[in-house]
Amino acid sequence: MSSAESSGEPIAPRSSQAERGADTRMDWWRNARFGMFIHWGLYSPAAGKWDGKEAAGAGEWLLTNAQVDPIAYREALLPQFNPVRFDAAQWASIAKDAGMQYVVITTKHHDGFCLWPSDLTDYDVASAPFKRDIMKELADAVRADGMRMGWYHSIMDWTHPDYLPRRGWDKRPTDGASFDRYVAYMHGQLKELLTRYGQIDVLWFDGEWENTWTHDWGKRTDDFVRSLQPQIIVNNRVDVGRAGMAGFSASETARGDFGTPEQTIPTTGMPGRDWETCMTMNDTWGFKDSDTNWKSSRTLIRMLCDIASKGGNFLLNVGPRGDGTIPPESVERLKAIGAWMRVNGESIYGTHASPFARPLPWGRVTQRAGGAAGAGTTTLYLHVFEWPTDGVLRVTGLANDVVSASVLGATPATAAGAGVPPGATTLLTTRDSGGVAVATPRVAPNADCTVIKLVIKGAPDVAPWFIGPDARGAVVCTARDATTTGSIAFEERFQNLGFWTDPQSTAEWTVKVPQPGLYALAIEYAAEPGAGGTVEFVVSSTVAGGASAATTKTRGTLTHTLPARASWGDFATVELGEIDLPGGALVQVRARAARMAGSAFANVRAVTLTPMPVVP
Ligand code: H79
Repeated sequence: MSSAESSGEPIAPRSSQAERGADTRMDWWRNARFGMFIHWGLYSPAAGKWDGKEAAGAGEWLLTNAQVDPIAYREALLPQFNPVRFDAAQWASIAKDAGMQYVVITTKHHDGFCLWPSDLTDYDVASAPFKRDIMKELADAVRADGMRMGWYHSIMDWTHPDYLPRRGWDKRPTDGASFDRYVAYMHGQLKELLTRYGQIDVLWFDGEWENTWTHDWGKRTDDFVRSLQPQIIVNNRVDVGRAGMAGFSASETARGDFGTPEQTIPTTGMPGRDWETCMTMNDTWGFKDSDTNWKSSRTLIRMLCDIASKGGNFLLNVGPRGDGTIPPESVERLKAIGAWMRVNGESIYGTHASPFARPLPWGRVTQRAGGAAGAGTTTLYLHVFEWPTDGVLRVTGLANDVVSASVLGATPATAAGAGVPPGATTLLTTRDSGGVAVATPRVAPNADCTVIKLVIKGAPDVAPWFIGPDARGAVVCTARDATTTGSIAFEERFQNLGFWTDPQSTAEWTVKVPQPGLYALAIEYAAEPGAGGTVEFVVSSTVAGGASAATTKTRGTLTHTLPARASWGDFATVELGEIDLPGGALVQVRARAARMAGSAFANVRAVTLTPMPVVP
């Protein structure tokens, strides 16, 4: 194992400036996997209250949540910004000890307050009692600890007189306001942020969804940022067309290096796409003392494993208090994650998404090719959430020969159990037609998540994942089981596929039935008035192509008009026609919106293939 792969170590040295699109530019970010998000500003001392009254919603949204006049907000809160206990080195060491490899802080959030001394506004830290250049102190401390520095920057600005549209309660006249001038101001501020603080590694835009921001502004801003810092990594919120909180861009031509799921984790891996889930530990980004709905350390550790197993990064938020300290509840959780990472970081840093298309019943998997385990091997890291009670962990569908198996960080005591020789740290494995079975200790060495390191010969040879018939012979393809492209994503709300806003995006299911036959294809969907359209299904199967590789054969297409329904939650099932399924072969059922009546197509909950009665 190289030092960069070992737990808790800083990542590889900064790469030289690479061309946009060149993979090396993204290397450090893909390896890092885990970063700290910091939301800090005037709302922090307010702690969720305006005029002594608690405001509902996230702390950093105080101005909007309490419908405060922007001038009154500024006059009340700017004099209060004096975080005398702020210690950049301490923040950096909290992030570092948690195993985080980069830090992204709000240079300016939606309220418009600037945490660095800006020449272009008085609404900044230099005009507050505190005066210090927080951005410089933090960037220096973060780099001193071997981490990377990123800026969050809000496009939406509730206070700047040229930003449009105005909040409904904001009585300042819009006459004379110029959005072009606002963008010039924002670019001037970005220039300060990207020329005064050395190499900035990430620019994390937000607040891009109001109608004044356009694809053209996105392109120009992206080009401008890259002209100042060619190696920088920019999120997809620089451009328009983000598909809700699921966070992927609807268009292939949208700018941005990575998708930004917010408070949500995709249901599957996303081959070929870079993404980062940002998440709070409680329910607010900016500090709010009434919010005590903390996720447990166990939940956060498992989220990190889940995200890594799907090939994403985890940007975990802290909301420091008005005095400059990170809440103890957050520090405690970061310490627990750090303790886990010191033992298990090897299974997270620099690993790739699971070779299994879907999570295994007991947990998650990441992988690393070659490395210290030797050329021609692959290391699978089995993240076990549900420890086996029968002493056997089944890795179903894995056909490779096993080189070795061990518990990460194991001592002879933790490895003891059925099938484990006394004093050994290796685990016994067996392989049969069903896959690999690992003999496990009776008690989970780590109740939050134990990692079993399984070294196999060659690249992973995993049985393809498919949906088989249920007891009635019907093949039920749920939204959760879909493999999606483009903007389409699973939504918890109605357990549906949503954000179906782009005709290029697809949802696909792989199915297999034992016997050939005719199946009726039905779709369960909802669409609000004005939406709906024409769905096109292409059914194809993979057939062995003689001596050459397998080829795909189209088995038929079905198109059908789906009329709008009463709402996005008003589901109905419609039968579209019949398809002929081969027996014993993998069949791909792919849906696309051939025509969209409105700006979005439909919420799709399931596609069902029901066997037709055999006519005698
Ligand atoms: O900074 C934190 C939050 O204050 C900020 N983003 C994180 C990182 C945030 N701003 N707004 N929200 C979170 C929720 C806003 C959701 C909506 Fe929309 C805006 C719903 C409709 C417009 C985003 C854009 C989701 C759909 C379209």
